[in-house]
Amino acid sequence: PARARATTLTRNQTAARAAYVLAGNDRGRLTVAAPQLYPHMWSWDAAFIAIGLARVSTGRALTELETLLGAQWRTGMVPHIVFTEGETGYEPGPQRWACGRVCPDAPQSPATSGLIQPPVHGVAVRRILDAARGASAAERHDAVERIRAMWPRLLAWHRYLADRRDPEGRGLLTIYHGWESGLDDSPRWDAPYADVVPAPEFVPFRRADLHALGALGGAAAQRPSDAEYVKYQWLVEELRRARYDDATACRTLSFRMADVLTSALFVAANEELATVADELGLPGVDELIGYADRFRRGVLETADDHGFAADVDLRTGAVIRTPTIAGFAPLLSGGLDPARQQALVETLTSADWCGHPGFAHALPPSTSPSSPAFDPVRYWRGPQWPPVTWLLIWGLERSGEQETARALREAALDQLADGLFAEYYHPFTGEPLGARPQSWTAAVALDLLA
Ligand code: 9WN
Repeated sequence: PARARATTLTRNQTAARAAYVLAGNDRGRLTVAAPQLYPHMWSWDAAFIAIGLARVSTGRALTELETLLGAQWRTGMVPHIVFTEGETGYEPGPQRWACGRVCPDAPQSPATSGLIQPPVHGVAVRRILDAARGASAAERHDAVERIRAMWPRLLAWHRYLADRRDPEGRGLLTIYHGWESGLDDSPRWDAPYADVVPAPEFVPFRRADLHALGALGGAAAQRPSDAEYVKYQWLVEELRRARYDDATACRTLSFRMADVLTSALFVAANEELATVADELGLPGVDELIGYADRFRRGVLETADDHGFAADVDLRTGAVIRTPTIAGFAPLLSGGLDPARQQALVETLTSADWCGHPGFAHALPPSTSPSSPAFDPVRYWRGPQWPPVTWLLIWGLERSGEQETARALREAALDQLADGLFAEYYHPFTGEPLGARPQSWTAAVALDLLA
């Protein structure tokens, strides 16, 4: 496809348009992930949205997290979707999940999904508290009080993850569905999905995503395939049959992976929350640091000689070392020895990743272009995703890799200057792909520009 760079906005124009997009997707107490394709609240999207909103209003940013945590399950689980009442344009919708009906731990209202997503919320809380420092005394006071009020829920979320999603204490979080990783159709899940086989009587329901994206053209090539979608639906069915009970799920599900990227993000979120607890005199500092240490060890144990990390199939014991963006997890967890950290940063900037000479912007692709599974337009199989770019910039800065972080930040700002805030981008042509405008893309633009 031809290069589709219609406009190049100035940085001020980009920031103004990003704020406008977030305002347009604001439904009062939540921001929809994308108006047509995702007319509900998504868990890790909400965290990124809060990070962006913190640059505009710490109060509104906190509202986003309060809405999400308001849908928390009795177990402490924070659901991956909080459904907007009356919106029927997304499948699987609340009837299909039936969480409130089959599981006593799920809230009756609002309706939610029965999965998790990467726990980046602690990072958002830290950023909101930092942003409040520069705000008026009244805004800062309000922010501190509201963080105190949500603290028990944040701790319960982390406890749920540490206890129920790592029952054996290996320092890696278990996921029950590719959707839980946030990187749904990443080639890292291809091998485990081979074992996800719907029962013969299972009747797949109609996909709503292709219809929602239809007007933009090329939707079928940019979304997961039908074959993958049937498996996604079947896993929801398996979970519903397990009544969303973690102990049952661990015994019965046909997909159970130790997700190294989610685990690394958990390390970072624990560290960030520990600093918040320390600063505000809140309980749980040692507990949070304990989780960070345990999961950092878990992440680093999977890393090879170049620091590249791997997932583990908990059903078979197989180590999955597919060249996807998740391999860079140690840049988010921290803790690599200097030699391996340098090797990992060199890999990231090499021609196999950001430094591919054909790329429109030197940014991390979701899958390495040198992998046979690479597809430049299909979802998590190749395109560049702005929130993942944001995470790597942030992780590089925390790891002391300022120069690489700066280069990525500049490239990200160039990409976002099209003002379209697409869900993801074609690495070679720079074309916008997927939904647009996508809230988390606008949110990370706002933060990077601040
Ligand atoms: C399923 C909302 C979400 C993101 C995920 C992204 C996509 C949903 C879908 O959209 O997933 O959860 O329907 O494809 O993969 O990371 O949170 O933006």
